[in-house]
Amino acid sequence: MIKEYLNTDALPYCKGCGHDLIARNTTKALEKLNYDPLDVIMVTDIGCHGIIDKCLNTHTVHGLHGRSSALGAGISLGNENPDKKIIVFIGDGGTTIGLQHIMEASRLNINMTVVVHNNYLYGMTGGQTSGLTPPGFKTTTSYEGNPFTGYDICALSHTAGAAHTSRIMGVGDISDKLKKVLEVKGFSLVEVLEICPSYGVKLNPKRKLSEIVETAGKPLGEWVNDREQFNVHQGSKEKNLLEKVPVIKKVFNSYLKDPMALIVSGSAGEGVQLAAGLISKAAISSGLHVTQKGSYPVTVGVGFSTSEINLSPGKINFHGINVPDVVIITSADGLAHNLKKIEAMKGGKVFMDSSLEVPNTGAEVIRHDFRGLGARNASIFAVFYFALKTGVISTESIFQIIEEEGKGKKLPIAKIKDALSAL
Ligand SMILES: Cc1ncc(C[n+]2csc(CCOP(=O)(O)OP(=O)(O)O)c2C)c(N)n1
Ligand code: SF4
Ligand SMILES: [Mg+2]
Repeated sequence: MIKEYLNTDALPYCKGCGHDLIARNTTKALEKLNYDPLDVIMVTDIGCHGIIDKCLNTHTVHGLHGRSSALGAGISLGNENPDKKIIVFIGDGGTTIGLQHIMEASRLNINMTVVVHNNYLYGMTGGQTSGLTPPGFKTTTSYEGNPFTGYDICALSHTAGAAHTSRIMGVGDISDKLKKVLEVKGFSLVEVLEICPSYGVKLNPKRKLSEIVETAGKPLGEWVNDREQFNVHQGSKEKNLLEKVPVIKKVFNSYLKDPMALIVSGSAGEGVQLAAGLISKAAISSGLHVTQKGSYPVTVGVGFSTSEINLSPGKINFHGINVPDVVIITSADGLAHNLKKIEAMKGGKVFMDSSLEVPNTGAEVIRHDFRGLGARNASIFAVFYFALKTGVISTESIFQIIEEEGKGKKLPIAKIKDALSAL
């Protein structure tokens, strides 16, 4: 037996609001389709229609204004269970604000249903004109009547490629019409025309919905594109990108007892990110938890390149670094980029190339000629130096990762070993 969709009979709208009819008929249509409430993911937008969330026994996600169709599309793309139904509730205001999201979901024919609650105005914020308000309709921002024509959302969505669009009046029992829309495989959009008693009726007295719909010039009806629904694996053999991520086994040990915030920084094109990646992977192979975040200017090969690494024997809940414990600096670009952080250090260690000016810091500064093996190898050599001097991870663990990743031929391994043994 299907469980109740609504947990209350008192829906939170003003008396006579068309949203009430849409909510009740949507749940009725879902019941007719035998969906269990927990097989329905209802994505709502900002606006009066969106306050239905708390009354529903389905899954609910409340999006930012206009973005609910993008959220719904993401949920649909991530969903592999064909028994789940993704529905987006959005107003005419949200449709205006997030038009491109609806167009994209239509173009790709993403499997979900968008229910546009078109009450011709921004209800929740006091009755302003939206992009779907018809000409002549009075709102709190157009007391003389809207001078513009509204978007034809059905035509736009249909032309973009939606499997099914339809425009219906929000009167009487519309559950069969909604059922038809909800059954579509692929992208379906239904624009339900209604009126907001609190603003629409007050500002347009004596006007009936049927007359407003007629003068709006957008016909009722349905429009179909015979298309396959979007399949996230189309054209790709990859099932899951995460499957590509290598599993690093623990083979070494680390004596790190407390979390360590480490920054490796130098110049772009000088192997900073490679070095930071090696140290991170070597740390994982030594049983540590690691986060690594690279940062460099968009202009490739110019300016600084920096990597923030957190090493910890326990779980890491925050990947940012306010004040580092250890900093490795191999060039003037790296020093300039991290100067404030280094100056804020009250302890810890700074390993820096001997060509650089020592900054004002409470950290112990250890200088060495990292660039002696060539600018391109400065960061690689510096992380080996760090490993040797601190013992946080072993140099063997870094050599092992280099070998496993087949990077040995590109790096001056013999020179690094010689330089390390001379220390
Ligand atoms: C990006 C953004 N812009 C504006 C707002 C303010 N805002 C909240 S509700 C609303 C009107 C909603 O109108 P509509 O989408 O038509 O839904 P209705 O209230 O009519 O059901 C607006 C403009 C917001 N929350 N976010
Ligand atoms: S303000 Fe208008 S749209 Fe909002 S709940 Fe009231 S009648 Fe409905
Ligand atoms: Mg509205």
